[in-house]
Amino acid sequence: MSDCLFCKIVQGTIPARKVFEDEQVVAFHDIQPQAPVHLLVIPKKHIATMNDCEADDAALLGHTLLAAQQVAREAGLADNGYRLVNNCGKDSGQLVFHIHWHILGGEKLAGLNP
Ligand code: D5M
Repeated sequence: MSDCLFCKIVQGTIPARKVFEDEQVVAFHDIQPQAPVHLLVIPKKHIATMNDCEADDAALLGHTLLAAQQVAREAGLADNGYRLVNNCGKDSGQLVFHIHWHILGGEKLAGLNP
């Protein structure tokens, strides 16, 4: 999509600190880190949100999550763990409407439950 920020990162027209790339997926540092390690993993295909995924995307989504596992391992997060977050839609706070997973780690993260 021509006006999508993350499509532009995929195309290389906007710079990003990429840590992983293959034919289907790119991973890069988040520009506003919320943890000592904060990476984003995205499929190159433009899908706006989780709500827009279709059955045909199953293999791509699985591949993206396995890429996230590899990226997290290579970032040194495998032993202590990490959080993998997908925001979907306005109530979640999704800002960039190209599906992505945040990899957050490098410290003990606050629990999701009070
Ligand atoms: O999160 C979208 C995330 O994308 C947010 O943490 C900032 C990050 N972001 C925005 N622009 C850039 C660029 N240019 N490079 C790297 N990271 C970026 P969301 O889940 O949509 O709220």
